Amino acid sequence: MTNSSDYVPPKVWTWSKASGGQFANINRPISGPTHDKELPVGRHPLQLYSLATPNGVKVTVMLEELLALGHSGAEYDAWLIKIGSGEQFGSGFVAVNPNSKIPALMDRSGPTPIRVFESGAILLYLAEKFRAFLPTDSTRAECLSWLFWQMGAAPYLGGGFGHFYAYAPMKIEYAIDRFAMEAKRHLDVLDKQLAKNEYIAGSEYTIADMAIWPWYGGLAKGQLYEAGEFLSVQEYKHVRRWADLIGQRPAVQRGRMVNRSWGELSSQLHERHDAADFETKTQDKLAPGNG
Ligand SMILES: N[C@@H](CCC(=O)N[C@@H](CS)C(=O)NCC(=O)O)C(=O)O
Repeated sequence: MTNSSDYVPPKVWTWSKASGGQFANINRPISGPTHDKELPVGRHPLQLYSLATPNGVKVTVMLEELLALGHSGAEYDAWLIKIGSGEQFGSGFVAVNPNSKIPALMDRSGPTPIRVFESGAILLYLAEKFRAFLPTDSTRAECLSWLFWQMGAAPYLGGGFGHFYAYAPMKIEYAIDRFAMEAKRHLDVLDKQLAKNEYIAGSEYTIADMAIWPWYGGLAKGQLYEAGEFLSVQEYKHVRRWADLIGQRPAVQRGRMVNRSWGELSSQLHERHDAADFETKTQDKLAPGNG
């Protein structure tokens, strides 16, 4: 690869497989399946195909919150999609999400299965289906504004800051500066909002909190990209107060464990098919090779 300062783009870009960097093996400039593979279907109305990245956690938190509220129609099977092994390019997964990214949801509760992809769309779909965590009064607009803010902002944090600070094969000062500035600006936007409000959209816990917490809650607590010191995250005291508040919710603690395949074995529930799985099927409780 050419040193970034010497690089002159060619007239026509072509795909170089040797681009390097973490995740380079799953990046390609075309969409669609690479292999035939049907997705498994469990017994519950909702089938989730995901991984416990921040985008995945948004949805498992929402499902666990709905179940905690008593919505039995939100019972779900959560299947692990190993994106590092290219499982998002199987034909069955692509049929649920043509964009080949987790999370993807199939609602099989009605006569015709309904597919939903994009974490923000899934949160909104579930909130409308169960009439929960989306205010019906004047704060609805505020909640939707922050939900869509997150969907627009996170790629600058993950694909921008996270990529160039943590994953790129070389440290490029220009890129790191540009996206560190933007990540800090996002934290400041949130800090000002949370100085005046208990939750993101006001006094109520909503899908806006569920969307923002896995990204910016993690960042403010120094749990993302090992960038806590670099971004001086202790400055954002209102975001940190809110991150702790959300993190203490039992449904959030369960949601974080679902489809998690790294970290403490007791925090990894690779697949979730039953509420009891949290007690009996985490990786520390399963025999090796059984998960
Ligand atoms: N905007 C999408 C982003 C989803 C996304 O980027 N998912 C990542 C994991 S966090 C993924 O599946 N990556 C696999 C790939 O890029 O091939 C959403 O919010 O659902």
